[in-house]
Amino acid sequence: MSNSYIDSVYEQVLTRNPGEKEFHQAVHEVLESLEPVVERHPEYEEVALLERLVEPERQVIFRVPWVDDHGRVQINRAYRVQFNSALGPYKGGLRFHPSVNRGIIKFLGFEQIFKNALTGLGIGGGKGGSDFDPHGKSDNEVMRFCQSFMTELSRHIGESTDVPAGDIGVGGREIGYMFGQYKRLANAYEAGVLTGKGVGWGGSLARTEATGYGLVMFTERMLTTRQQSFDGQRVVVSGSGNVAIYAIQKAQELGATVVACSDSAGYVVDEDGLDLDLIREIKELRRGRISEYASAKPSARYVVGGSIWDVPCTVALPSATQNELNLLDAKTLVKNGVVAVAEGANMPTEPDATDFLKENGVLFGPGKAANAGGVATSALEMQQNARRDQWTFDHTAERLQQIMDSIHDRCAETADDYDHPGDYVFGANVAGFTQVADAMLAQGII
Ligand code: NDP
Ligand code: 2IT
Repeated sequence: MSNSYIDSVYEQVLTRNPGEKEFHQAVHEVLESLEPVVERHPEYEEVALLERLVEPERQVIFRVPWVDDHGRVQINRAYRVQFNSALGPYKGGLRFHPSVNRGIIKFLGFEQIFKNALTGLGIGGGKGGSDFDPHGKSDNEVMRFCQSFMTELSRHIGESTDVPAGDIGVGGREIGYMFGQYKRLANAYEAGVLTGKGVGWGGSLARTEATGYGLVMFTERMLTTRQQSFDGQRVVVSGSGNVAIYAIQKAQELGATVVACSDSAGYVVDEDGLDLDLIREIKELRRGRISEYASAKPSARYVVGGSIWDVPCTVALPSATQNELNLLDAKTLVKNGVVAVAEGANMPTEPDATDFLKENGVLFGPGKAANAGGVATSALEMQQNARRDQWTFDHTAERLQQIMDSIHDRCAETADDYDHPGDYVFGANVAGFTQVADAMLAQGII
């Protein structure tokens, strides 16, 4: 980076947050875009705006003790990072995965600030989670963990303070257990304290589908700028969780053939097009492994040890986890004629892979724009909760479509304004940042 103010802020981030490599990566990626912005706005440096932006407002780390089905005491570590509240209450998911550490939660919380700004719905940025691994645990074990986790977390959240939701390893089951415990501790039915609730008790219709649907809506709008659409595209989606499943569904609805998806053990390829009912039965009903798909379907093959990005496609939607698409993968995708790559996951594409895709004219939708449909619909759930109302599926999905279109257009217009046409990474970073920065300026040194 060639701006001395930005350089010094990044150096401070490295020094003050040793070992947090994902956090460094996420900060670097945003700061890299901000050079022309801080040059246009010298007032930001005068109030140490970037220095404040990269330091979370509050970080909570706590112990979660629970008892497993064999009567043994288990201990996990949990986090809630309340990163920035310039635009509204902290908002962002909870991740339960053995890889979770402070650096991962901070990278996710940092990304969330700009993503949430782009939704235009008045939500600040935060993230949390634990190194608890729900795989292979019984429902009772998951419940006891969630109750213990919420016993501490409840002191730090509230519908106007901080509103968690799901992320990897946290879906409807976990939100249910956590809400039950919160309600008991608060002695109040404060529906808006968590989003992603069941639709019968305060949840929004279309929240389950929202991230995957929104990802495809955003990608469709990018394709439109090149007079293309999903119709007839050959699509590969990594992951087979919440985001992946509904991205597959929406892409199929728009006429694409989705030929591959994965989990952490391997990937399946089905040249006939993936059978979504079967995937949902395996993943949503049985909490099984994606290898079971290939056992059930003669047209499919299961691959262990390779990269899913070796499967030729014209649209790639990485929707599993961070840094799952590297430079080699990007080269393979380009060689195979990829037209668009859009991030369903947070930061799935390594920085040199992103650069390579952009340099080769691939439409690239960064996660903080392309996967914002989930948190946007969470904000719609908060609106419904505040009015004790429930909207129809169609109304909610229509709002989601408008929001995704507007995020796309805002990113594109901002990129144009700074003479970076077609650069959605730049557009998302700058549009999100500017909104947060102006709110921080107005609110004084806090
Ligand atoms: P789920 O837990 O529902 O699914 C995660 C999927 O990714 C599973 O197939 C899982 O496989 C795979 N996966 C997880 N970790 C790894 C890993 N380390 N290596 C390889 N595969 C892995 O999570 P979501 O679908 O909700 O989340 C997926 C991504 O989307 C995450 O990056 C999340 O931050 C992001 N996201 C989620 C939103 C939401 O609303 N849920 C909103 C915006 C972004 P396995 O079962 O084998 O672990
Ligand atoms: O990364 C994300 O945006 C999410 N996991 C969803 C957050 C939310 O509050 O719905």
